[in-house]
Amino acid sequence: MTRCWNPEMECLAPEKLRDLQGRRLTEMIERVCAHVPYYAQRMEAAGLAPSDVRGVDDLARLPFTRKTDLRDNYPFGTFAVPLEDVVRIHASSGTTGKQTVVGYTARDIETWSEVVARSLTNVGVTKRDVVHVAYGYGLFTGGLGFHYGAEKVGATVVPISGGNTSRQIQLMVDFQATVLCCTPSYALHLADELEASGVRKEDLKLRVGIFGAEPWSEEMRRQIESRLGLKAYDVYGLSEIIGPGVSMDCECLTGMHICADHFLPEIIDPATGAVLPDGERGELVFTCITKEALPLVRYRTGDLTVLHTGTCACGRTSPRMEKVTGRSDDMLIIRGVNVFPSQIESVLLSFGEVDPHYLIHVDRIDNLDQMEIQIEMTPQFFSDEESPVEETESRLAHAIHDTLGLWAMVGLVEPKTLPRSEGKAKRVIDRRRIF
Ligand code: DLL
Repeated sequence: MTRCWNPEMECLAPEKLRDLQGRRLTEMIERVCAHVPYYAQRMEAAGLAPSDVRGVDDLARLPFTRKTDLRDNYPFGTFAVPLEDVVRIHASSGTTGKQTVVGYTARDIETWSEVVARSLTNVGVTKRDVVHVAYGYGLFTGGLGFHYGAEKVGATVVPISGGNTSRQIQLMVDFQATVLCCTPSYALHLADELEASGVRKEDLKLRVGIFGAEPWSEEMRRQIESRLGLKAYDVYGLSEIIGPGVSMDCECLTGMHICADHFLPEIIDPATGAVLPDGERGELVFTCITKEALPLVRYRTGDLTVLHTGTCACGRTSPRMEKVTGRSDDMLIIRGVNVFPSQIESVLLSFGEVDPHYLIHVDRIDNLDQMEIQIEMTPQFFSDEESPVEETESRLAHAIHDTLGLWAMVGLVEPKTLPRSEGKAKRVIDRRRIF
């Protein structure tokens, strides 16, 4: 018998799952059309009445929702319940003013804890474990998402959040943590610090690592496992859908099991929007069929992957997704923060001392992401010997930090020295070797 948190849902026969999804979808469409003017208008524009949606087969007729739709309805315009029923707000990092804001009712928090509890159980975490949660706590969904899920399993939670690596190592040793939850790049950074500080991996009791929030490779999995002495598993999620726990590896490593009784997955061709069959790579799309506060219809994640169906050796029947291998847009994930080059551009261009020619370099040094931005000075600023170059670089770096919450090295360069492109400008050089 496989160890499931909720065997009834996780091992449901495919036809029964489809029935359940259909019923939940129909009810959800009724609800969003009644309570979210944005969806009522989109459905009307598509010539659809809520009653036209009778089951999963009708999904492909529904309009997509994009991140920009949430931003256009900032902050609460896509919520399907009054604010008094919302008990928690999170937001996805990386934008000023218009963050992507997500809300949860008490039942949504319950659903979220349930899916994270399933994720933890997938890889053998139980109430006997000590779970060290080094994902950030706050508006980011990583910390609190794992916190509630691990508490639901009954494990002992250490809510350390991110940063202060030497203290993290000390507490992992002192509290005998058995499970580590953080980004995969931070896991490698922890391994570097561990080796530098002389603490042996045998002094740690870690046996399971749950790593996600950014892309990572099988090679990174092997490195993390050997350097930290644990089994490393991938966990996927996004704030808009619920946070971590949308899908998660099991011990068989045949792909991440999607909690498809809550999040209905599709793979589409990012260029045409056409639905692709299982086994083909494309953009992942989710419809939240049980969420109360923010039930999104066909939300385009931007993440590229492949879906597989069929019963896994672990006994679960849920659809599985392969590791995410890229994005259909230009979003970067730097130290776990979602960054669009356009956000950096708008900060840079608010400074009169520079011209709109810039290049963003992203590297991974000592397993930590580093960002360096080169930008051309205007000819006037460059030719004036009195121009305060260093002070301007520092002001630019602070403005970027205010916007993204990330520090970048900013270097002003001479006019007309950055490469020009004849076609689409190449703004980003990402030298991290993740795949
Ligand atoms: O990163 C939620 C999360 C927290 C997932 C902790 C896992 C662990 P956002 O900040 O909204 O939410 O960023 C979502 O991160 O669309 C993907 O591009 C990327 N992402 C998340 N998990 C993975 C993963 C959280 N396992 C965006 N592999 C998503 C690759 C991932 N990319």
